[in-house]
Amino acid sequence: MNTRFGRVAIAGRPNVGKSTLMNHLIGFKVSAIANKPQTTRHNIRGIYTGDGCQIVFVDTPGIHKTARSLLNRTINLEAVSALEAVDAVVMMVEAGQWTEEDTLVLKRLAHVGCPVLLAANKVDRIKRKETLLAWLQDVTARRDFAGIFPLSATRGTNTAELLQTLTGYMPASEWAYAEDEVTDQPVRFICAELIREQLMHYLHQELPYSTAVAIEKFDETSAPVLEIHATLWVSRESQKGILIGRKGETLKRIGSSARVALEAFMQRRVMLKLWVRVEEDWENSPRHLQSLGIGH
Ligand SMILES: Nc1nc2c(ncn2[C@@H]2O[C@H](COP(=O)(O)OP(=O)(O)OP(=O)(O)O)[C@@H](O)[C@H]2O)c(=O)[nH]1
Ligand SMILES: [Mg+2]
Repeated sequence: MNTRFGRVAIAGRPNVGKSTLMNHLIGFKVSAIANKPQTTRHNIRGIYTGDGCQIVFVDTPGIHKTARSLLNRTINLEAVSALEAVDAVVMMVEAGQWTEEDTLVLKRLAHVGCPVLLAANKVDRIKRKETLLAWLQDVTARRDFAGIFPLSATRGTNTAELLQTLTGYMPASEWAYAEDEVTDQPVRFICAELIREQLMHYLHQELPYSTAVAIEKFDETSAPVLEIHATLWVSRESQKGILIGRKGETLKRIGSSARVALEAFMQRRVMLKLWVRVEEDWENSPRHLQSLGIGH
C-alpha cells in the first residue's frame, strides 16, 4: 500500500498557538484562535491530505492549572482524552519560555506510548537567536522527544519540516476521508466555534470565559442565503448587558465579524441572528455543559 493514514494530537498549555498551527497545516480555518488562554474548549479535528498521506490533527484545549469550574475540569479531561489512540503527539510550547503548566502537560504525556515531538512556537518573537539554542537544550533534557521543531505557526517557518516528520510516523493504510475534506465534525459545530472566536476577541476579562454558543437554527437548504440562529449564553444577568453593549453595539460588532468568518467557512452568504440568554452559573452545570456538547 502506498498511502498512509494516521492521527496526531496537538497538546500544550493555553495560548501557545495549537489552533493556529492546525489551521495552518490543513490550510483552512476550522479552529478558533484568540490571544486569550482557553480559547479552545473541545477537541477540534482538522484533516490534512497531501503527498500520499492523510493526517487527522486533533487540536486540543490548553491543559491548565487553575481548574476551578466544572467547565475547566471538563476541558482538561477533554484534552487528555485526545492523547489516546493517536499515532503521534505534538507538544507545543512557546519558544524561550517554560512554565509550570508546561510541566503539567509533560506529566500528562509521561505515559503516552507513541512518539512525542516538541514544537517550540513563536520563534518570530525571539530577537536573539543564540539564546534559543541554550533554552532548547534545557527543554530537551526534560524528555526524550522524537523530534524538535522551533517554528512559527503564523509565518509558516519550519512547519513543512514538522509535517514531513509526522508523515513518516503515520502507518501504511487507506485514507478514511475524501481528499477535499478539512474536518469530520459537523459544520454547525465549527460555525459555533467561529462565532465564539468573536466573543473571545470582543469581550474582556472574565466575560469570554462565561459565554457559550449554541446553534439553534442552521438551515443549509435555505437559499440563496444560509440562515443561522445562535444563542449566546452568559452566566449572570449583569453580563448580558455588557455583551449587548450600549445601543446593542457590542453584539452588532460580534455579529458582523462572525458573519464574515462564517461566510468564508461556508463559502456562501450567511444571515446570522444572535440572542443573548442567561443560565445562572452554567460553567458548573453538568446538564448545561452536556447540552453545549462540552465533554460528552
Ligand atoms: N508571534 C506569534 N504569535 C502566534 C504564533 N502562533 C500563534 N500565535 C498567536 O498566539 C495566540 C494564541 O493562539 P491560539 O492558536 O489560539 O493558541 P492555542 O494554543 O490554541 O490556545 P488555547 O486554545 O487557548 O489553548 C494568538 O493571538 C495567535 O495569533 C506565532 O508563530 N507567532
Ligand atoms: Mg486553541
